[in-house]
Amino acid sequence: MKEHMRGPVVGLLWWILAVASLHFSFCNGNSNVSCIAKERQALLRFKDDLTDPSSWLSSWSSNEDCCSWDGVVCGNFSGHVRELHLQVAKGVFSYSVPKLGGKLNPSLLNLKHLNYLNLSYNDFGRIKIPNFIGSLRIIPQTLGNLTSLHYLDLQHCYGDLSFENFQWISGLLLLQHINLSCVNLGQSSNWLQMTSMLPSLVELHLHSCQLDLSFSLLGLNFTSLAVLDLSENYFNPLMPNWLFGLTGLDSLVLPNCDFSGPIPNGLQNMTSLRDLDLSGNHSNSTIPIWLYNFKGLKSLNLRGNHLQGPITGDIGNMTSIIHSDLSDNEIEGRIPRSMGTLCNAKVVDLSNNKFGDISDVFRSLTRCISDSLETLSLIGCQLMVLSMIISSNLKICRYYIFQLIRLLVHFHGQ
Ligand SMILES: *[C@@H]1O[C@H](CO)[C@@H](O)[C@H](O)[C@H]1NC(C)=O
Ligand SMILES: *[C@@H]1O[C@H](CO)[C@@H](O)[C@H](O)[C@H]1NC(C)=O
Ligand SMILES: *[C@@H]1O[C@H](CO)[C@@H](O)[C@H](O)[C@H]1NC(C)=O
Ligand SMILES: *[C@@H]1O[C@H](CO)[C@@H](O)[C@H](O)[C@H]1NC(C)=O
Ligand SMILES: *[C@@H]1O[C@H](CO)[C@@H](O)[C@H](O)[C@H]1NC(C)=O
Ligand SMILES: *[C@@H]1O[C@H](CO)[C@@H](O)[C@H](O)[C@H]1NC(C)=O
Ligand SMILES: *[C@@H]1O[C@H](CO)[C@@H](O)[C@H](O)[C@H]1NC(C)=O
Ligand SMILES: *[C@@H]1O[C@H](CO)[C@@H](O)[C@H](O)[C@H]1NC(C)=O
Ligand SMILES: *[C@@H]1O[C@H](CO)[C@@H](O)[C@H](O)[C@H]1NC(C)=O
Ligand SMILES: CC(=O)N[C@H]1CO[C@H](CO)[C@@H](O)[C@@H]1O
Repeated sequence: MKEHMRGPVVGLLWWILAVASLHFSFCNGNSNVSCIAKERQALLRFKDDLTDPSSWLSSWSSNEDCCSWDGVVCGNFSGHVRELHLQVAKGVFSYSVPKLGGKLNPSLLNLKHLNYLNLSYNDFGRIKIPNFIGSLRIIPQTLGNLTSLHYLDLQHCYGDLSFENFQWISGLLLLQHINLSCVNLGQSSNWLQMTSMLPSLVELHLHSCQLDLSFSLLGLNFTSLAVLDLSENYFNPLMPNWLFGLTGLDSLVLPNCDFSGPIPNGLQNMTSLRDLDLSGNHSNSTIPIWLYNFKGLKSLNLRGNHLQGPITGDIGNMTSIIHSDLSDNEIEGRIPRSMGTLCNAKVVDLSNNKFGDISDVFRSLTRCISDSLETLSLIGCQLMVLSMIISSNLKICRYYIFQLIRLLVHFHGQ
């Protein structure tokens, strides 16, 4: 099912759960060291500039140990404020739930030991960044001086937040994890140069940031990047060369990026990938042979392209694969017997392709793959024997169904 079709139902469910769980959405301080007076003052000034219609910050009062306030986590021994968990409880998407809003007071800069700040799903975003704190020049400095920040999460999927200049981020040398998903970066020309210079950056999540990714750039300096999520942005229509140099990645997540043409050979040096998601695009080549040689790949998602041609026997080389989704393509030919050597595979989805006769699949169901496989989906394939879905909640039946299939195949072969 497409993400957007699920939205309203899931959204409602989250909302109901969230209303019940609002009071538990903050993580309590764990310390009984009393907090640093200067930091308490800074938090109070920070609070003064926020709007808090639901009184989530009612525990933030002048006569208490700030380490015990909702959402504040201090160092166990030092008493310094280390984390601020000010996100709305996961999934409270509805505008009808009053959230934090207002301005981010620069007093935050007095929290010298802050290394985690989560403001997700709050309501700062109806106002554009310039008003968010005063002016575009100030916001970068405000965030940019938080030099011990490890974790920056401003994901903002239900509002309208934008950054134009990324210069400020270059001072955050300890940042390991950035999530600016759904923040509008469409006007930001230097996001890639700036993030690529962060020496500790491990994860970069820029889902749906209205980025046009089709520019050319060489010599990126990412040193420790492992996870790159650029889902739902635009390649126009080819994958850009700067991606191909990122050969140290573990995880490359590019679904719904609107690229077309073949899966580019430029990706073939990314042999350390464990997770590759190119689903929901217009790729119309055969599956390139080098991909079968990605021995560490655990999850491969090529769903919803126009991939053609046969799957070759080399697929048996992807021995680490756990989750493989090749559904909704135009793959033809026979299903190779070597699939039977994918002994870690839990999910194999081949549905809605153009295989001639997939009774071949039964020859591949060796004991080894049958033992690990939880879901095998062949829906919509032209199957002479039967169409089936064997799902994990049918585990008890699974053995019998595999036996039945073996018998059928045996019978068929006589
Ligand atoms: C700190 O809190 C713990 C448990 O919350 C308690 O056992 C300990 O006695 C407290 N220490 C002080 C100095 O209050
Ligand atoms: C602080 O104490 C808590 C509970 O005792 C513990 O779970 C946590 O790991 C400690 N944090 C550090 C940084 O030592
Ligand atoms: C920030 O909070 C949101 C909402 O609860 C959560 O989904 C997200 O994982 C948090 N981010 C980090 C980095 O912990
Ligand atoms: C933020 O950093 C800039 C440049 O490093 C410095 O000039 C400025 O004084 C800092 N601001 C605060 C409030 O510390
Ligand atoms: C980043 O933000 C996206 C979009 O809101 C969210 O789905 C995802 O879970 C976040 N990822 C992490 C690792 O926090
Ligand atoms: C990578 O670093 C070098 C040296 O610091 C710099 O000259 C170059 O411009 C950087 N590359 C990019 C794409 O920013
Ligand atoms: C793939 O699509 C491109 C244009 O989108 C077209 O030029 C090319 O011929 C197609 N290739 C195949 C094998 O269909
Ligand atoms: C892949 O690696 C080979 C050998 O190091 C190199 O010659 C080739 O240019 C690389 N390809 C890409 C697209 O980076
Ligand atoms: C798959 O493994 C076989 C046997 O080791 C080897 O001959 C073949 O070249 C490999 N295929 C690919 C695409 O690397
Ligand atoms: C075949 C297919 O699913 N194509 C998708 C490629 O990505 C664009 C943009 O997200 C989608 O609109 C297409 O449906």
